Amino acid sequence: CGKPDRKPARQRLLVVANRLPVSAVRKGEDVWHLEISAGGLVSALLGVKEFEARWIGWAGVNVPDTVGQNALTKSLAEKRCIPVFLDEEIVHQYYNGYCNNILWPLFHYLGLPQEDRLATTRSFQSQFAAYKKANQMFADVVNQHYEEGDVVWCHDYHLMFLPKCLKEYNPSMKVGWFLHTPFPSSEIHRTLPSRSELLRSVLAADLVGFHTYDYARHFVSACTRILGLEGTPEGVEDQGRLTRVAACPIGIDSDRFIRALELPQVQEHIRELKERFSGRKVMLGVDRLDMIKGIPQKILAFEKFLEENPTWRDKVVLLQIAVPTRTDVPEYQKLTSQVHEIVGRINGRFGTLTAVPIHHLDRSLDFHALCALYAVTDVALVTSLRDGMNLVSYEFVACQDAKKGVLILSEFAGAAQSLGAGAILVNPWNITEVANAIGQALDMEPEAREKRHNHNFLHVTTHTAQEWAETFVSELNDTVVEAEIRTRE
Ligand code: ADQ
Repeated sequence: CGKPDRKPARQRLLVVANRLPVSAVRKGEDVWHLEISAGGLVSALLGVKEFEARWIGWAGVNVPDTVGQNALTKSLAEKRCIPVFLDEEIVHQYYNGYCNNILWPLFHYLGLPQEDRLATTRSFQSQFAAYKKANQMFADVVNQHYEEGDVVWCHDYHLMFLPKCLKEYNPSMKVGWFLHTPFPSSEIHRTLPSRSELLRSVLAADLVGFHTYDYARHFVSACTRILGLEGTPEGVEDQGRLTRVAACPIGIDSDRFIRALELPQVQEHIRELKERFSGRKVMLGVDRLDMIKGIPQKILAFEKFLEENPTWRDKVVLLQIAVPTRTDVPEYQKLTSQVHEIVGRINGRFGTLTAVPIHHLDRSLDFHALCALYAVTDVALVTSLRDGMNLVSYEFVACQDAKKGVLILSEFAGAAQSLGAGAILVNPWNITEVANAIGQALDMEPEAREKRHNHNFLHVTTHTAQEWAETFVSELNDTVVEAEIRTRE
């Protein structure tokens, strides 16, 4: 996307995402407690002030009774949120099944599930049917709340079927769709049984956005190779109708992080952490506990570094903060045990009576604690095996203007394309390379650190979440105007 040349004047924006940016906990028959929840999209859109935004999505709870649904709808309305109610079976098939078991691994190059072929085909079909049904339920709610002139912004792989459903309701609805994960090479997408139907549904949108040019290019080639459509410099054309395809990288609300560092409670956290780890360099990993984040590979690289650099053993500590997600999925449970096992082994091997080399926390940190951790870190380790963008790398840079620490960043994270010049880029699969990068980062001279940091800090503070959202919506408005002009001609 290009920079916006005009600001939409408080246009109504319907942001449609699988999850609402709040977690709902039932405290009584008609009493709900709501809490803002963590996550990439939430962090990004919290910073957008230009639109009158409303969220439409699932609240993450099963609410079978009407009393509960009405009460939750009322509470959410105060937070400009509109719920889509999904029952347990739909959630199981659509969310756990098709989204998390099929699309998520596929889009991160982990392939389709390797089950018995017939069983996969059967479950695949019912999961895809549930996926379409769930998307239709989202479309129904959007349609109920849509007003002429609204912009509808659909998010992520959960809602690839949504643009088509919305356009069937109202062909003149302005619909954008943005993918937060990578879009894989067309050779990977080609293996998906519902490959064509999903592509066609996304193409019903007016604008389709990705974090990087590579993802946009993969999408266009999937449409040309699988659907036989024509790719143009603007996007994909089908019988005279153009779907704009653009690279529109997300950012963070950098000011929010920079301002937080001045708060007394954050300063206090910083003092405590400095005291706690005095005399040691601090390395930091902050991830959702997901196989795409490369946490075992990161820890094994740290072990290799300690193995080969005995003089560093009592002078460096790795803090790995991993929020558990999808805890009911066996593969994620296996990942948790694997990470615990590796951490235990390394701490047993290199720990002393007074210190351990790795502190691993299986939980979420509050915003202020997170900012303090980012600020005291000497080296951040982001070793995703694949990652749409990775906002942790941005957040770290935003909190480092005093310390000017080093970012070690996977070349397979979208962020490598924006922060690559200021980071040490690594192939996370290559444990030796990452171990060497740790050594390089810890030994880096202050001038080199400052130069790298300044490059990244400038990027993070100028390519913000606000700019991302404004750009996307402005591009969507322009796309629709251009299409109208083309139709008239
Ligand atoms: P995620 O994979 O969730 O989302 P990521 O970019 O890694 O996104 O951001 C995670 C967010 O959660 C960050 O804001 C981070 O601060 C927060 N977080 C992570 N661990 C935490 C912890 N232990 N405690 C507190 N907060 C924590 C998807 C894609 C990404 C893409 C984003 C945005 O997978 O590639 O960058 O969307 O588009």
